[in-house]
Order: sequence, then C-alpha cells, then structure tokens
Amino acid sequence: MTRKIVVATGNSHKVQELSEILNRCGISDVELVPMSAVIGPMEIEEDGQTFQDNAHLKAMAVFKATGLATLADDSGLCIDVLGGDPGVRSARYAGLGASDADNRAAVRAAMASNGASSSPARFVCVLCYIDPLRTLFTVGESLGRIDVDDQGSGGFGYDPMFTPDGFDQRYAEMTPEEKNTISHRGRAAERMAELLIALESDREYSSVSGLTLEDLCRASIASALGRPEVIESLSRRAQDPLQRLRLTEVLLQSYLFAGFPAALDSLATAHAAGRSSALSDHVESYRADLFEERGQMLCREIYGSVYDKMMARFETISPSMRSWMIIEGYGKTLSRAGLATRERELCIVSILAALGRSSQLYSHVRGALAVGATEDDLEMCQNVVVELCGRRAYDLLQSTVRAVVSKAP
Ligand code: ITT
Repeated sequence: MTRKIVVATGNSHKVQELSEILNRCGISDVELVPMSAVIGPMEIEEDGQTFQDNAHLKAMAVFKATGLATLADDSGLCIDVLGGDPGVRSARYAGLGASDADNRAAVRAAMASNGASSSPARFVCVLCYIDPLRTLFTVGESLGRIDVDDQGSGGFGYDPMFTPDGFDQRYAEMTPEEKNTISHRGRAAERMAELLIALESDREYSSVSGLTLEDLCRASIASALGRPEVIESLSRRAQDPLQRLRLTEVLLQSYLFAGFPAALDSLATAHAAGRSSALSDHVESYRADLFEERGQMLCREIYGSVYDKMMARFETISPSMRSWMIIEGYGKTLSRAGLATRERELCIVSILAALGRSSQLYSHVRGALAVGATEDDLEMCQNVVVELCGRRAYDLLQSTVRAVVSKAP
C-alpha cells in the first residue's frame, strides 16, 4: 500500500528532488504530495534562528493543519566570506518575495563589497518528518565554492553559482541525478529514508541489523543497573551509523529513569567499545516552546484519555515537575529521532521493571500498548528482565502486564 507524506513546502523544486532521491533509496511505497494539493498555499512564518527550527516550524504547521505525516525541508547557502550568510535567509536575501535571480544578485553585491569574487561555501539541508508518533530530523551538507558569475541553467536558487568540492561543474550544469547524489538535500534525504525504512518495520530492521529491539531493552537495563560488560558487547555489535544512533538514543533516554551519572557512564562505555568515531549524537538547539509542543503531543499519544486527568493532578502536586516532564522528558528526550515511540516505551518498561518502580511501570506498560506494542513485545521484555535482573523483577513485570491487560477495554 502506498503511504502519502505531505511535503510542507511552496518550492516545487524541493518536492521534485526529494521524490527522486527517496525513490532512488528504495522507498517505493511512499508518495510525496505537495501541500498545495492537500491544503493549498499556506503562509508559515519562518522566524527560527536555525535551519532545524525552521524545518520543524514548517512541518508542525502543516502536520497540525492536515493531521497527515509531513516532511519539511529548510535549507540554504552559507558563504564563508559573508560570515555564513545568507544562511536561514537564503530564500529572502534580496527581500521578501525575491526571485532566485534577485537573491543571486544580492550575493554578488555582498561579495563585491567584501572584495571577493569567490569563496568557500556550503549548502545545508535539514529535513523534519512528523507523524502522530514521532518527530525525526536529518541533516545534510555539501561543501564547495561560490563564484559570482552564473553558469548553467538546471536546478534552482544558487545552483548556477555553486561548484561542489571534487567537481568542476556548477550544480546548475549537472543532471538532476548527478546533483541529487551528492547534494545536501540528497544526503539528508538518504538518511531520512534509512530511518523511515528502519522504523517502519522492526522485523526487517532486525534482519539487517546487529542490534534487535531485545538488545535495546538489554542496553536500557544495563545502563540503569550499571552493567558495563553488557553495554560493551552491544556497542561492539552496533556497526553502522543507524545502529549507533539507536543505541545512543536508548542510553541517553535512560537518564530520565536512572539519572545523569548512570547514563553518562554507559555512554562512555559504549563510546570506548564502539571503536569507530563518536557514537552518533545529534544536539538540537534548545527551544522550550518547541519541546513543550511536541512533548504534549507525544504524552497525549501515550496516555490517551487519562492525559488531561494526569496533567491536572501533576499541576496540583508540582507545576515545575509537570513542565519538566513534558518539556525535558517527552519533548526534548523521548521525541528525538532514531527510535519509534513503541521501541522507546518498551525500553522504558524494561528499565522500570529492573528498578522495581511499580506505579510508573503500570503507566508505561499501558503506554506501550497504547502506542502499538503487543503482548508478545511485553513477553520479550519479561525475558530480557529475567535474564538480567532475576525472578523478582520478572514477577513484578508479569503481574503488572496481567493487571493492565485485564483492565484494557
Ligand atoms: P519553503 O520554505 O516553502 O520550503 P523556500 O524556497 O522558501 O521554500 P527555504 O526557506 O528552505 O525554502 O529556503 C531555501 C533557499 O535556499 C532556496 O530558496 C534557495 O535560494 C536556497 N537553496 C536551498 N537548496 C538549494 C539548492 O539545492 N540549490 C540551490 N539553492 C538552494
């Protein structure tokens, strides 16, 4: 069955390039639909300070308006002699409503006033994907050089001025396939395709990956209980960037339940045993409003009809704690790219069983089922728990699962 993803852009070149790239990456069951075909043109104020913030703003606006899975692209050109300009203002460097030719002329004028006819530069693209269960970000860059004259007639925007490193042709002189293979958008979209394929089907993922969901639950418990030998062996098996990203995410989120020192120790252990470069770890710019928004969305997804009651109760106990939980916990940490919500919840269930936190465990078993986990998934958690923590934790988890399932509508 073909899934539709709305592309939150008014730039038809982006839709075309993204479609070609995702197709090439083997995502054949996805149809990218321009937002104009679903809701018509929409004004979205791009007032973020970073590409990431703007990509999120666009994706969130269209996701809210349509309720459909949405992909947004924020991109631009950063030129060294202009101190990184035009950057996030690339589309409106010559003013709101400026054409591509106007913007190129504005770059030419700015470079001339710096006495430069050429400069190192890079294109950056941040993609943000939002559906009801997750928010994913990927980033791609292409390094090269900007010259003030135009050459070639392909592509769009600053393509006639940009020569990527290792080539002597401008982007505008390349075929779409040549550009898409090496471009910032190509890189970000390839990475997004990897995540979408991996998160869509755990089963498929497990068969090509060294780390299964069971292993991620093991890593969670090992982080909370301080079992470096388990983390070492899992880290050695996390070969490719996607596996490292998933392991890192599991260890990072363990801080919410086991505290910073435990999470930091396990990240250090995983890093040392990984042999390769740093484990993948993506620092998002801190935006409390953004985290609050997506935290509320995720928390509501997990807690369903009890969400409002729970929030009201927290408000009477401690408004600060309520806000930390939503902003820091759900919005900043548990909404990050790399793991599906169901996977995050099963890892949390494993940790809570290991730590014997019975009332939180009850909520998260219910939450795991609400975001698509099955009773088989919970049985898998029980097996991991008995393996690493013994009978007592296993009994707690088993009786909790029974209690939740018996109360399910
Ligand atoms: P949406 O916001 O509606 O997606 P936009 O074109 O305004 O469309 P951005 O705000 O992300 O998009 O600005 C991106 C600008 O950066 C774009 O208009 C070009 O000027 C430039 N740009 C981005 N990717 C480019 C590429 O592959 N080739 C040439 N110029 C590019």
